[in-house]
Amino acid sequence: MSSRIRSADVIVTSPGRNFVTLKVTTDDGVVGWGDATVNGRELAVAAYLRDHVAPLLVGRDADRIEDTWQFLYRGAYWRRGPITMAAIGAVDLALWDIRGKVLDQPVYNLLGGAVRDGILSYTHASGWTLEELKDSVDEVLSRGFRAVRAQSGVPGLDTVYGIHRGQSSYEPAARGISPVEEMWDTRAYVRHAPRVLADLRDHVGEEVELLHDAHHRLRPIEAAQLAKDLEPVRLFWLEDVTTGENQEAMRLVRENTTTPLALGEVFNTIWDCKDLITSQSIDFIRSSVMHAGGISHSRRINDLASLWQVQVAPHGPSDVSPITMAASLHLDLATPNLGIQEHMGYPAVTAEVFRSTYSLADGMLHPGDAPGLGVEVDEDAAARFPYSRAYLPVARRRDGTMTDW
Ligand code: EZ4
Ligand code: CO
Repeated sequence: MSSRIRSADVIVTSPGRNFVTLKVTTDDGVVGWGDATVNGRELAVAAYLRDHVAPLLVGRDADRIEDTWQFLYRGAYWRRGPITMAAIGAVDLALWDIRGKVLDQPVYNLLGGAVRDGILSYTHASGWTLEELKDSVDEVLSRGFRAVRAQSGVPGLDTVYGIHRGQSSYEPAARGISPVEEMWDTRAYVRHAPRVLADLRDHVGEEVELLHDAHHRLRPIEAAQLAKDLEPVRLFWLEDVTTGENQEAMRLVRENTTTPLALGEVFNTIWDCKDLITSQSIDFIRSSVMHAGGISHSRRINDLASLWQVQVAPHGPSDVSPITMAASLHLDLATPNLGIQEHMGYPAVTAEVFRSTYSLADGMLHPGDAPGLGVEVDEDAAARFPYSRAYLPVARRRDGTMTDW
């Protein structure tokens, strides 16, 4: 029994923030949903799907998920890159969703079944001052989380990525026609962060897992210094301590510290991950399931990582839609070398469009047992939230130069 793809449509909607959604419908009327959101470049991937992918899907066999993946990846000639891979990822998610619905099974059961009862997750806490950060962490712990990412302000700066003064929740992308320009001072940050995190460790005790994200902002030796200074804090991980482009830099960091290292949220293929994994320069690989070409490709990354005892820790910010979050949970549940799943959370209004059935209780996630991925999209609701431009901030140093990370 096979079914053909009848149509593939792109929906751009903005319930709380911008999302790009792919709707694939079969001849039998089964609908599969994919997410193709690339933060700040949403319309590029929407056009890629609408103009160059959707016409190729019509008439294809919806059951042939791997073959369609290979067709879109190898057939494009221009392989890799965030736009291409998000588009392929969206198709892949939609086809797994259809497959689960046709077989009346949650997707994790098509991936070999659960290897754990639930998925350890962390969410974000932030505060400009140490006291505000402690309050934010306490609030996260009161919701049952046992792992929390902690970010604070930096003395002498007016803004810091990931923190909104006086608020514990935040959205990194700001609405507007161009990015907000922030000032950044690495020296001030690497002086301040170890003190803040050491005080926070004293506050929470030794059993809470603390994570910290440096957002790619340090040069190699600064990254090594920070990781070394943070050793007494016993972080669960230090994330994106330098960029993912010059991967040799991570060797220098690695050789100088025992702080566990995580990287890879902007990676989009196994090729981006390969050298860091096989050189054992990182402990956690962080690509999101959709940005790395969907379930079909991400599970290859997961298996490569397992050979080198690297754990999988998928990116789960607000800028991947609940469809990607659900797909990530299905794969997580069936992946032996899962470390932890990020769950940043969504603005309340996002749930008006994305009706998800996955659960989060006491910091543990579960994809649920609905057939497919378990997320349905309300298209009437989506139409009520038109796209508007929003961008991540950019940063300059004190003398006005663009940062070189
Ligand atoms: O900056 O998703 O670990 N999570 C993060 C996020 C990313 C945004 C970028 O689109 O670092 O907040
Ligand atoms: Co990050």
